[in-house]
Amino acid sequence: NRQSNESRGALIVLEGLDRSGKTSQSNRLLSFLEGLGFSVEAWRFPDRNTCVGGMISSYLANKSELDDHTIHLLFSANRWEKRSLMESKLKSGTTLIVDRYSYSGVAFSSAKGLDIEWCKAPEIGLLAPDLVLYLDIPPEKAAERGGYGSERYEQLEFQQKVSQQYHILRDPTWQIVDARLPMEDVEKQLKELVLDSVTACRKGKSLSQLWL
Ligand code: NYM
Repeated sequence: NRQSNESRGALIVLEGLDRSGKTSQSNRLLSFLEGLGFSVEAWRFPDRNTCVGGMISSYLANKSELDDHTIHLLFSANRWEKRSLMESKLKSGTTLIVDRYSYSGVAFSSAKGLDIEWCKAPEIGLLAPDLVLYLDIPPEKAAERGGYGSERYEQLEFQQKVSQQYHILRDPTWQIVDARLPMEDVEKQLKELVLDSVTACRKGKSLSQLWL
């Protein structure tokens, strides 16, 4: 067992447009780290298994209507309700691979026209990721990938706006990976980045909070 009481797990976030390959890659990263003997879990936001998550899920399925501000705050609340569990997992040495996080929250809501600073505010105090992996794909290419589903937001024109918002949100600490490459090539790059981050956290890198 490679865990020790002192070493914490890494908070690793995958971001990108719909159909950029986040879910496939997070599954691959999970198997990779498990194979190396690390304690690791794959999470995703929205977490549709909570009460708040149920409201989000119904909104995304077009089964309910909510004001843009209201749904924004529900997405944020859905992260807040998992914050303490997230912190205890990380502190006990479990690495979390998280499919979407606060950046999705801000990119999707600000793409509707909400003020970006207003969108960021409810995220302040959530745990900051140790690593943000951005799967970069032009919206047109993503749209070609077997088409979108029928959920809200899964339309080319809206995804183009989301892509612009992600560009504004990006900071130099993000790792941008070309998601047009073959899956295996993307996977190889992600594995290296993830291993570096897990190693840095085990060596004592401290946990911080959004937004820095
Ligand atoms: N989404 C996701 C948001 O609008 N705000 C958020 O905070 C998060 C986490 O939900 N189109 C959007 C992005 C997706 C949709 O995500 C559902 P997924 O990964 O398809 O389950």
